[in-house]
Amino acid sequence: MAGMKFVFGLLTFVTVGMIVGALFQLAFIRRLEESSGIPHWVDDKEAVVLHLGIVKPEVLSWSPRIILFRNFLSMEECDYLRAIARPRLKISNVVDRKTGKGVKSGVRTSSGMFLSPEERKYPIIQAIERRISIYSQIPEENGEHIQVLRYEKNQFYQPHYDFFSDPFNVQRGGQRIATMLMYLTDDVEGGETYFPLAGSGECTCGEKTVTGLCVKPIKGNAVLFWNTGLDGEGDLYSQHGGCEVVGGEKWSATVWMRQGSVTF
Ligand code: PD2
Ligand code: ZN
Repeated sequence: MAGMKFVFGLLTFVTVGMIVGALFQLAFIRRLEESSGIPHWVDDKEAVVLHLGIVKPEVLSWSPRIILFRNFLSMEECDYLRAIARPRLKISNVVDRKTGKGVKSGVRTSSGMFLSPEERKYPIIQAIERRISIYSQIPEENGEHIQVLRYEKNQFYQPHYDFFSDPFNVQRGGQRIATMLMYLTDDVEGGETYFPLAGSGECTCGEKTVTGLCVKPIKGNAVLFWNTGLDGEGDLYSQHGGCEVVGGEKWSATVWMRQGSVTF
């Protein structure tokens, strides 16, 4: 009888000990979570718009300045941009140096379209534009409309500069100082964004091995690069292109950002 009591007492002691230990562990994990700050953001609308805790910035190069943002857009945002763009795609233009007007050119073989002022008022577009402005530290009103681009097999955008070399386009809004390039599809071979003057590493551009830096078009990721240096002048190292698509379709979205407010 005494033996039974002893065993029962021991079992009760061990069980209560395990429960108390588990409660301590739970409290510890909760405190760890709270100290990381994430639970405080759950009901914070701005944190949701900015994808805080989801987006991961990584500096790829300081000269030229290139930052990769992993998980910048959600999968739904990528699909939404493609869906509204698809019916209105037209052959892409480049800026003519002499006239400042958009002209067709073999330099760029994609199709594209710009979102309309009306579409800029949609909450999903406003959230994307706000995120772009916060991560780039450039006011929303300095951003041109989002441009959605589609590259089919064998299409490309030859290396070029995004800053203007004509005197006409800078008159409204000033120079294009930075570009945010967002990738909207995954199922693509090739189609890397290529910076020939960013370092001396080797990378794959389309089917070629090249020198410089290549960024793979991964759905939801975005790359921010600066077309002007810290002195405000066009940065000759910022030259970049879209490599040939070898398989599948590449969709991307570009926002060119100006020195001043731009209203189209
Ligand atoms: O879509 C691209 O990969 C790309 C590459 C280079 C877009 C641009 N430039 C651009 O829109 O300026
Ligand atoms: Zn460009």
